[in-house]
Amino acid sequence: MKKLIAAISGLVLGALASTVIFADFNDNKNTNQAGTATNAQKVYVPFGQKDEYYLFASGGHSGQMFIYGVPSMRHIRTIPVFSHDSATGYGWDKHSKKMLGKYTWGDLHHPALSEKGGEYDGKYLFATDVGNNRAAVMDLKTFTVKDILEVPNTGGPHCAAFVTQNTEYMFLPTRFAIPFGHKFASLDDFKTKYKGVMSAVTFDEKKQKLSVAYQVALPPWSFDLSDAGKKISKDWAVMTTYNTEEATTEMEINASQKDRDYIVLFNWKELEKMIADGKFDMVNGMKMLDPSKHKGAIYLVPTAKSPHGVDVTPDGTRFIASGKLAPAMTVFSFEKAFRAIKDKKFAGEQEGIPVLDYDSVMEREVNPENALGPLHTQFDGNGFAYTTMFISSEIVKWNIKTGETVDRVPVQYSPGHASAAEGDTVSPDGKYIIALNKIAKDTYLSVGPSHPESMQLIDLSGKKMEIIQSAPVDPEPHYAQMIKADKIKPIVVYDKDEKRPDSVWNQKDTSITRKGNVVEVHGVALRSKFIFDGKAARKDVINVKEGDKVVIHLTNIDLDQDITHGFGINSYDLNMEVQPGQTQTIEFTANKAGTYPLYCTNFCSALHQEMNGYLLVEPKG
Ligand code: RUQ
Ligand code: CUA
Repeated sequence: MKKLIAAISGLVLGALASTVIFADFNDNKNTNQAGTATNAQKVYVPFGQKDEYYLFASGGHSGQMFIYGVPSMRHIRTIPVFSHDSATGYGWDKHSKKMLGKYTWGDLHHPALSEKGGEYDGKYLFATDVGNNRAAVMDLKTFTVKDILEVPNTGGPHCAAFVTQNTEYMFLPTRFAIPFGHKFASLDDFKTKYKGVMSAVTFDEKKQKLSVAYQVALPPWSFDLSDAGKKISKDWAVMTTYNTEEATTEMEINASQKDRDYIVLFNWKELEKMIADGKFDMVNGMKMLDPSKHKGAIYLVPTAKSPHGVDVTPDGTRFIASGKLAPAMTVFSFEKAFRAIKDKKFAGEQEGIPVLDYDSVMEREVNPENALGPLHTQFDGNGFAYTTMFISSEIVKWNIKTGETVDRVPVQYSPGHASAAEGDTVSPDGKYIIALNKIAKDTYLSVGPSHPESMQLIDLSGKKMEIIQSAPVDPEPHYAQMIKADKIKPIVVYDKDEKRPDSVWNQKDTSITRKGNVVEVHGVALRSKFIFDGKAARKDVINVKEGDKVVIHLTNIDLDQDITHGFGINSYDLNMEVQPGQTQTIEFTANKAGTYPLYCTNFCSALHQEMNGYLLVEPKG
């Protein structure tokens, strides 16, 4: 068996390294059934009606979040999260500029909806940034980012965000081992100086702030994907790890040597207690727990080599690991794991962390015939699991209890994740699953050598899985979550009565004041003009002196649905958006003397083209 897995792993490894494999495994390209008339009906959402689900798809290295409607698969909006976005002025107004800080890009991998009792509650959406080690929270009343937190001691939190069942925590384990604080250390000291830090991040709803509760200094391995437990396993979480070889170069070969890597199984309630008992050292301002010193919360479960995804079943009884270099999914039982921990069924230790005996935790290995490259598993709530097969380009449906393959559908091509309706909750809807395909190839009109990624909507309601729609998506939908649309309650306009110190609601209350070299503007935007100083002869002009610090507060006093104004300053590289009832602030130094038109960048009325004014910067001296 070991030999067989090794042989197949070799084959899979070869396949992963070559693109030729797609041609070999994807001669099924005409099986996309999305073109039939009955399927067109299933995805048709007539005017006046809305989609049944929101899909929040990660925008990968665009740093953004894409919102789609399901089943139409129409792209509705993009929320900028970790990158600047001139469409919304994100990164220029004071609040977003402060949140983005010194960074201009991000790599957003896994969105996570907030949960209550294991159900999506439709309130918040979390995401993490592999590129610059950040976590973000979006408010789903406004679909805007409320807070961004940079997490110290972390080298690419890929395996997040997955929230615990009452949104107590999201865990951010690191993908790249680094010395604490990105300090310099020779790679010869990898074993001693490098760490794979996992962070427990909390969200304070009242303060609308994210913070790190504690960190755990794990061995210098790569942590890949994680999932939180549910119901009987609600105090636990699991994550996959690879490069337990601790390779420091040529990872493709050197990180794939061992037949087994691990699932890290940890009890976050126990970790919480240890931290409360003072079992930590302070490292760069973080409470850091060393699991080799403080035992009893973290265990290793051996699993097939180089695992990628790990997913907890909706009833919380099992976790399923998928090995990208193994042909099998492995089903583990939480109950068996709890028993093995109680009975101390350990097969030794690794870096001071107890390793559980594989057979004492494993329930079954599932090997669908010729299925290669299992990555991620989703659920329908009816006892079935759906695993994406990256290399054989398909989704395999199988019975969780028996391991039996029930159905399979080819997708175009090479799916990474899949996203099922309400898929990460304790009660998935079982209606749809979307394959998030890494390669689109010949699916859409060609746009040159680089193509979009592709999402395929699969209907799960019939006996056979059926692809009923496909939609291109910008790079790169690592993961997506699909939530019932009626759970989300967006506001229509910002509340006028909400206390905001810098808002002005009357044209006559607008003002431009100077204190030293700081010029502060309290202005309004309305169809179709700006008023910065209601008492001035030219109300839509801002006069400053070269070198002044300029602070402009702008309130959109149009309290009508969807009347958004923009505010761009020509040649000053500044732009922001002000939504109905919203007050936004922009700050800059007027370091260029001259005459600069300012204008509304968002088409708002028949006289939108007239909605402009001037910034006059008088030269020094
Ligand atoms: S990963 S294709 Cu960034 Cu979630 Cu598995
Ligand atoms: Cu306001 Cu265009």
